[in-house]
Amino acid sequence: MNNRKLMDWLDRMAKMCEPERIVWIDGSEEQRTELEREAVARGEVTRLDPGKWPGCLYHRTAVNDVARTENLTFICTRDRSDAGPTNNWMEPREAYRRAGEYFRGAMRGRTMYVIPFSMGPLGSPYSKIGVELTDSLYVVLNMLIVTRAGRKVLDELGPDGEFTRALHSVAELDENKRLILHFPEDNTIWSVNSGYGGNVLLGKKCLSLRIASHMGKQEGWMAEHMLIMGIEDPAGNVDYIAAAFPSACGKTNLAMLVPPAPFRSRGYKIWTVGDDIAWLRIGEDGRLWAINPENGFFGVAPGTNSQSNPNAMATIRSNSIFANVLLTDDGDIWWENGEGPPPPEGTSWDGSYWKPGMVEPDGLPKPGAHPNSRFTAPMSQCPIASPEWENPRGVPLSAIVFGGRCSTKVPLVYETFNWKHGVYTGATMFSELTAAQFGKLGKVRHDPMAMLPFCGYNMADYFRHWLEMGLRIKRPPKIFHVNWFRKDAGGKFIWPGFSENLRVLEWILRRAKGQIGAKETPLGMVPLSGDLNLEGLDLSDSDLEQLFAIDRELWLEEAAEHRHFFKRFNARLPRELLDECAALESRLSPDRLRPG
Ligand code: GTP
Ligand code: SPV
Ligand code: MN
Repeated sequence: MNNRKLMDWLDRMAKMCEPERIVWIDGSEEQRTELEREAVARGEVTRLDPGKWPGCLYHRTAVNDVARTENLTFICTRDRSDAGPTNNWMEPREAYRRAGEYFRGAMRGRTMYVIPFSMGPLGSPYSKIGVELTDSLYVVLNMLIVTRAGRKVLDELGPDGEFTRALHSVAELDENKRLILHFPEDNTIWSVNSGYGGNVLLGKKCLSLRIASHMGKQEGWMAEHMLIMGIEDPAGNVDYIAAAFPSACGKTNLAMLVPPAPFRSRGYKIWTVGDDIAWLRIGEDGRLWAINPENGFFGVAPGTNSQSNPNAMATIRSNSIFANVLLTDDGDIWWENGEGPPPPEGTSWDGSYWKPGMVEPDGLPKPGAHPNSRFTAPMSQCPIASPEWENPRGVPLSAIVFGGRCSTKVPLVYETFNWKHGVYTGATMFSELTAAQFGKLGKVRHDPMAMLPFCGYNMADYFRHWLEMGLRIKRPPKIFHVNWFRKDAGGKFIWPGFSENLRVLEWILRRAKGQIGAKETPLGMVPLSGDLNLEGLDLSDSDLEQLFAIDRELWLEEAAEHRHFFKRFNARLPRELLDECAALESRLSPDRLRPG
């Protein structure tokens, strides 16, 4: 290895962590097999029944370490205001000092693995290289799936190449010493005392969103928490969309959608490009192009079954890693709303004995799998992986879709009036909390562009960046908002969701291509009667009415809430967003005199 910066850094980190030995991950199948064997021997992972789950592994993280810990995640910029009011901030020297104490000697008696990885296809001008140092084999085995890792990345890096320095140690897994630190100004990530997915697979949220969003701001592109999918119509044209939904709000499911019967029979097809992260750049043709920087999926297990997501089930059948699901003695796994009935007994996500019907002290059913239990699976195993998914140029976007979980007031779909209004709509997104974050389930929070936990700099500057990108994109995608989660008075989802969401995407694409009209509402443009294809759906007129109802009083309160949220950014907030807020208020109360 002849990259000086890499060797110097590795040397310093090894002096600090004091590993017993250092092993370079070369990306070969022989080494992977050997490391897998070692991980099994040490009990770090369990091999699943090779008949049922060929090549699959099982892993359990610590009970206090089963989701990203946003409260322990920091953006460490010299100037506090550069992290902004929505991020935790720590002064960089203080952050290095504090975490340095936890890293000191943390790898004694352990191996430090050096993982060179590429986010994005190797050799694409849009890809970014990182090197993760970790003492966890679970991390190594996962990184080999979700990134392109190994010696070929070093060849690509060359003697002078730049890379993100990513250091991780499980250390003592002490949650009081857990820190997930980002130093965008140093292109560095330090993560200590965690072993859970998004906290430790440092190429994913840490590099590809937090660090990359900061790079994108400097370099004129965008890193977003978005799926990317192609929708092929019966004539064989493929249009691409990117969609930002908060964690556990349906990106994986939408990206792998199976067309509902009336669409399937007409020849509609879906192509998965990515399910979690999109890097967006302006192409020479003036359109916005998207690449998926990842090489695999890290998806939510519960709810995944061959009815809800057959493509995911096919993807995870082999060579996958399952974390925090239910394990049986004979090497099978299960999760709530998974495949078939639960096994008669097993070991639940927290390591305790489990059988169906057990209840928690609070009287609720005791789950076998943690609600945020996950699978890691290679993108190449997805039966509907787009032929374009590794295209170094990416795919051109016809539409951007925002969405969240709202049981009460957000319509099924609406189109924003223009880019600026689209940015406002993304900036004021909110969603009910899920198990993917620590926090009270169901609590509503603002989650601009689904990036609240992932924006690596001041979110006011991020909004500005979106607005400025809009001025530079000559043929911008249209921006839409969707909500699959509206509930009726009885608490039932009104919209059937999943496959049926294609009906909404079809309308979105017809609008994006200017093929049909739409009806104006205060929030945006909604389908004209008959334009949303509901053929074969059991949806009453009153259901449909409820799905699109806009309660002006509730929305005036919501607009006031937007102003309240925006106040946090003070003068740094782009004026345009306040103008959009005023415009929304006046559309909601046309009779009211406009202020000023
Ligand atoms: P992250 O990987 O955390 O970023 O999440 P994601 O956005 O990829 O979420 P995912 O697709 O895994 O969705 C998880 C949850 O959303 C599961 O509980 C699904 O059952 C539910 N879900 C997905 N699509 C729909 C839908 O159309 N309607 C309803 N009601 N639920 C859905
Ligand atoms: C999310 O929480 O949005 C995820 C899982 O995609 S993690 O990689 O853990 O962040
Ligand atoms: Mn995600």
